[in-house]
Order: sequence, then structure tokens, then C-alpha cells
Amino acid sequence: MRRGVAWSTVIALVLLAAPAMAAMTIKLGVVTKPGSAQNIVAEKFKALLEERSGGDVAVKIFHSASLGNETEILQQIQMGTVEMGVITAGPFDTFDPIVRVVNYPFLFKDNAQADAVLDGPLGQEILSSLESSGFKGLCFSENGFRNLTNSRRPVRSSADVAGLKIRVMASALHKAVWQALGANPTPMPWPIYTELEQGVIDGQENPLWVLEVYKFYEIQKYMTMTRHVYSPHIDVASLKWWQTLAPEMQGMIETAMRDAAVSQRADNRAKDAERLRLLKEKGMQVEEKPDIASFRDKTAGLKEMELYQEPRVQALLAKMLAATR
Ligand code: EAX
Repeated sequence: MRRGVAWSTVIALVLLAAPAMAAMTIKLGVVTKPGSAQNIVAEKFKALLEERSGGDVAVKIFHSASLGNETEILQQIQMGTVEMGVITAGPFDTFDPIVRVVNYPFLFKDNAQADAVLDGPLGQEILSSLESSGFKGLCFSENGFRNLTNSRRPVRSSADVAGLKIRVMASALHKAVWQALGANPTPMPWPIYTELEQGVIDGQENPLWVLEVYKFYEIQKYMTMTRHVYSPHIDVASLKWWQTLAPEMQGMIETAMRDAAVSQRADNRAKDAERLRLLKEKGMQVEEKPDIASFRDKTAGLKEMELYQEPRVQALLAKMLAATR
């Protein structure tokens, strides 16, 4: 008898403690690990949406490449087997060349300008364009401005880049940028610690948070603050899945993702000064004032290249350049 009472109490408590059963679970993929920029967006989005939907919607985050690399996550989103993703803009350019416009070297002069353009009508043109390749583009969060690191030598001007083996994302544009700079660019999906450690590649380029979260200060002695490309994430949903949702649900998801993105961008920027301090303390030799003109000169011809020749891509690049000059 005593046992029976105890069990029913336990069952009642378990039922009370169990969260309301979600009516829908959204699978969301990011390639990077907890603590990364993508994961911070994903976790904020999850918290906001689960709370605002009163538990009707659950978000399950797949991180650390558990769904594959960024190109593979995007393929699954296209097919609708994964509903959402927070994905670096770079690898999108094999799906839609319009994305090369945001990754154009030295396009944005600072964070405020990137926000103004990407949150405005020009950013919207990119998000809308993605529908033709099966993505519902929701908004932009950020990786941030990308800087060059390498294990070989200090780099002050573009001449010092000559011959360095630099890992680049799966993006024709990023490859072209480093070719123009005289490096030997090698496309490779994330993560790349082992390849750097073993010397398969000499260097890579990414924002400051990556060097901290992935401990690249252990294996990359030199950093140059090139800020050559502003690297957003594009926060997307599967268009196929999106079209099955009621307008209220679409609105709730869209707002939660936008709020998550705005909060992550602020968080990322607020941490940069401390990260720079930490990286120096860990022994990285940092060139804070490189000869940016030498990098700009060598990449100035990119807009004339085949990469940008599709008329709608060229037209948007011209508008972007006008809006940022
Ligand atoms: O955060 O592959 C890359 O270099 C990306 O920047 C990746 O998201 C690392």
C-alpha cells in the first residue's frame, strides 16, 4: 500500500514537471560548436520561439557538423529534411551567385553600414532571391569581419601573402579573392584545426571569435587585421516547409529569428576588444594596421570577373557599391 501511494505520487510529479508536448519540432543546423557565433543565434532563437509559442514549438539544434558541413546542411534544408539553418554566407554562393555581392571584398566600412544595408531593401533583395533555390531567407546575423592568420610570417601588405596556402570556404568568390592577392587558396569545409596543425595549410581567415573558440592561437602565430570581407550568416528556412506554415506561425518564427540576430550581432561586437587582448596574451603577433590599400588594389578587379557577370548579380553589386561608397 505504501509503495502504491509512493508510485502514484511519483507519476503525478513527473506529469506535472513534463513540459507541454510541442506540436511541432524544428530541426535547425549549424556547422560550428557551442559558444560559436552561429550557435549563439540558434540558442537565442530557440529560447525566444519556445517561450513565445507557449511551448507549442520546440527547436532542436544540431551543432558541430552533426548534420554535415555547411553545403550539406543547405542541401538538407533545400530538400526539407532539415527545417532551418544559421549558415555562413560564403557557402551560399554555389546555390545562388547573388550572395557574392555581400561577400565582396572591402564592401562595408563598418558594422553600422553593414547593418543599414543588410537590414534594408538591398539585403532584402538577397533574401528574396534565395527563394529560387529553395530557401526562405529570414535575416542576417553575423560571423563578423574576417582577418587573415597564418603560421609562417608576419603579413603587413598584400605582397607578404605571396605563396601562402590559405584555406577558404566553399565559395568561388573567396577563392578568387585569395588568388588575386597572390596566395594559394585551398577550399575546405569547416572545421580546419587539424589541417592547420599538420601544416596542410599555412593559414585561414575568420573573425576574432573563431580564433578564441577554436583555439587557433595555439597553432597560428600571426594575425593581420585585414577585415577584407564582412561575413554575415544567412538565417534560412526550407521554402518547402515554410509554405506549409500558417501566416501567424511564419510571423512568429520570422520575428524570433530577427530578434535573435540583432541580439547576437550586438553580443559579438561587444566581445571583440576582450578577444583581441586575449589572443595577444596567448602569444599571437597581431598586425593591427596593415597596408589595406595594397589589399584593396589587388582585389579591385574582382567586380569585372565572370563571377559577377550574371546581369541581376552585376546590377545588385553596382547598387551595393553605390550605397557603401
Ligand atoms: O565559423 O567556414 C568558415 O570559415 C566559417 O566562417 C565558419 O562558419 C566558421
